[in-house]
This record gives sequence, C-alpha cells and structure tokens, in this order.
Amino acid sequence: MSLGPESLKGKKYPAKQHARNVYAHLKEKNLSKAQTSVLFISGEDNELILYSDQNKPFRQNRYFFYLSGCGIPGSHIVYQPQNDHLTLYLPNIDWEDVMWSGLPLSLENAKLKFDADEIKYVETLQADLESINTVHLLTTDINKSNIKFASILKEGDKDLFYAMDEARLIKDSYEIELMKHASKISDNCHLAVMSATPIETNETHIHAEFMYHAIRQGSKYQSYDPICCTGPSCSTLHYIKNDDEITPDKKSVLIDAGAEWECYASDVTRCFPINGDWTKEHLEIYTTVLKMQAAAMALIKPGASWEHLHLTAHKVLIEEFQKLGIFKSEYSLEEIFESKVSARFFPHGLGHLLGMDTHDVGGYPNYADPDPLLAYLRIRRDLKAGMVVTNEPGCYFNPFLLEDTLKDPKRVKYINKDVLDKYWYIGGVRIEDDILVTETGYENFTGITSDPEEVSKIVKAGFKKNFHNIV
Ligand SMILES: [Mn+2]
Repeated sequence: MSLGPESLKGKKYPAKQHARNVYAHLKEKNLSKAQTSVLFISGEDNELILYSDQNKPFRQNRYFFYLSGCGIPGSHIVYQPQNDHLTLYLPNIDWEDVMWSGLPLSLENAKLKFDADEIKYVETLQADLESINTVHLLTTDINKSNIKFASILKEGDKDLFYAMDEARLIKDSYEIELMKHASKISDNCHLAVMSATPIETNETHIHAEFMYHAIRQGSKYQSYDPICCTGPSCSTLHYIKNDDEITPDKKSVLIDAGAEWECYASDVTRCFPINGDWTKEHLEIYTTVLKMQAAAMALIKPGASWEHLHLTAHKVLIEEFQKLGIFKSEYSLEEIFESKVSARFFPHGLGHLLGMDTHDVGGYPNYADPDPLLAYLRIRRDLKAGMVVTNEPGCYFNPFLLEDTLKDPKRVKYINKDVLDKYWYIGGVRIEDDILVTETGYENFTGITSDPEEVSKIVKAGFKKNFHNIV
C-alpha cells in the first residue's frame, strides 16, 4: 500500500498551472520582458562527496520542483509561455548504471506521472534550446548541470525570482493536501515523542523517536534538522546538537521538528515536562506562550498585518510577565513595550511562510531593521488567503541573550531580577502550529495537542501503551 494521501491518488502535481501562474506574475511585473521570455530551470543533480564514491544527500531544487513536480536528479524544465508549452527533460539512460541502480522511469511512465506537455531525454536539450526563438532564456542560476548552455541563458533575473516567489506564496489545493499530509505525519511523530519519555534518557533518543516514526510513515527527509533540547538548552533557538543527557535536574523538553512530504514542509514545536508534571514556573511560561499564540491566532485572516500580530504577541508577553512579577507592575505596559525589553525574551519573529522551504519564499524579511522587535520577523507583508504560515511565539531565558539587557540601566529597571532568577532552569518554551490563511480566517493543519493538561496526561501515560500502534 502506498503511503501517500488518499485525496491525491490518481492526480498529478499541477506543474503546468504553476508555470502559468509564474508567467502571469512575470507579465504583471514586466510585460515586455515576459512577452519575449522563455523559462528554463535545472533541477539538482547527484553530487559525490569529495574523495568518495558516495553521493551527498539529495535535495531537489525548489524552483525546479514547482514547475515540474519531478524529484529525479539531473532533470530540466522549459516553459514556453508563447505557446503555453511545458517540456520536462529527464537524464539520458546510463546503461552502465542500470546494473547498480535499476532501470529509470520510462518516458511513457513519466508521462503518466508528470504534468508536462512533453517529456524528453536530456540528449535533445541543447538543440532544443538553440532552436527556441526568444530574446530571453531566463533561469534562476547557471550551475554544473547547465553550464554548457551558459552562453544562451540569462541567470538571476530579479523579475523571474519575483514571479516565482509570488506564485509559490499562494498554495493551491494540491499543495495544501501535501502540506496537510506532512503535518499529519508530524502530529504522529510528536505524539510518539511525548509518549516515550521513559526511554528518553538522552536528547538523541528524542531525535531518534521522531525520525523513526517519520520514516515509518514514508517521510525519509525532514523539513529541517530536528531541534531536540532539554533544560537550559531550550533557550537556544536552533539547537541541533541533540546529544545531552537528560539528567534529573532537567524538567523541560522542547522539540521543534517537522516531516517533509514530496518536498513540502511541516514545522511543529511542542514542549512538555519530562516526567509529565509541570513545574510551577514551566507551566507559567508555557501558559504565557499559549496565550501569545492564541492572541495572534485570533487575528489571522486575509489583510491582517503580520507585524501587528507579532507585536500583539509581545504585548501579551509583557502583560503576563507583569502578572508573574518578572516585569515590574509599577510601569505601564506601553512604556515597557516601547523600551523593547521584551525583544530579548521573545527574540525571533512570530512565524514565517511555510511551503517547499521551511522558511518559504515571499516574506521579504528585513534583517537590517534597526527595531529589535522586528529585525527577525520573516514576514513583512499582509496576509493573503492561500498563504501557509507558522504561528510560533516563544519565551526564553538565555543568559547570553539577556546579558546586555541586564547590564543596561534603561531596560533592567523593568525587571525583577529575583523573580527572573527562578526561571532560568526552564530554558524556554515555544509552541508552533502550521496555519493556512483562508478566505474567512484560518485553518490549523497541526493536530497534536498543545493543551497543558492533555500534554501532561500523554506524557504520564508514557510507555504503558504500545506506541507503535499510533502510526
Ligand atoms: Mn518554524
């Protein structure tokens, strides 16, 4: 039985429509260029590790995949908008390699699988490209796979990237099904991790548990390196060392991991107490982050400003910190907000676009923004229906990050240091769900619970159940 989503059985990845969408954006951006352009993208090819006969891990080029739906190394795609013709070029059959790798997909079977008008072998590509009568043969980049056509290609065209990114920004129903499937796999993996704490005596075990369940469900590649941390390490945003012992003094677990399905990502973070019992401080911070997420979630709809959502989450953090006594209540929320002191407790953005890339294209972040509240915000535009975003507020107690704040009289005056000292051991909390913006609001793809009581129950139920049955 194939492991893919039932809803897509017998359907093709809509590459042709994607090519048309890209062209529509190119026309809107630069009509004269669009009218005289043909699009050409090379996929990734297998590459050997230096001084070895083993391949580097293969990751398909996302722009190529968007126009082809093809994961075969060494392929190319050409779209001629003037006659709406999409041609996929597959690598020539290397008969020497068939002994090792088996026969590749035949052109006939490729025709059944891929949404292209024509499927050919690469052997005709050079002649075909030379015969195309066009002013611009636009491509993303000239690389090892297409260097021999360099004289006729125009690489790095800004309008082409704009058109591709705007097209990729809005997900169609086929892409949404792929992403829902990736999310479903991640739900099962996160549940398995939460359910397996008795065997998790090292962060590596958390990583292994997630990967085992992902691969078992057919997701051989993760959207990104899983982040599996415990205790104070939960304050390192992209912690991928995942090899510390889980000693009894560590109370908190944070796992940020997402399975990939057919080049489409999921990106989910869950936190839980290692033995199922929340400590007072851990639960307080967890509840704070949950409230930040809920406040932002309620605002998700077309036209909403992502910056507004992000800053709303900051205000919730400040309000909750005042209730907990971490921030002094003698100051107004507005004053603390304006001081930007919350930026070192919630240093990253509320979330990012999600698609084929984990941090997907089209968000136009401004990492040079002098405002510390906005510098790491990866979406600097209003929401549109069809975007998929992550809603992932966090709250961290990182000595390195807070060092300058604690030495700065202008900001430290808002902080009760004695109260703050009670929270360092948690490291941090992040809660992350994958959200489709719909015409009327949003749909949450992420199904694994984030309710603290339910999480506690799952962890406590632990290994008594046969967790292999859940996938
Ligand atoms: Mn994320």
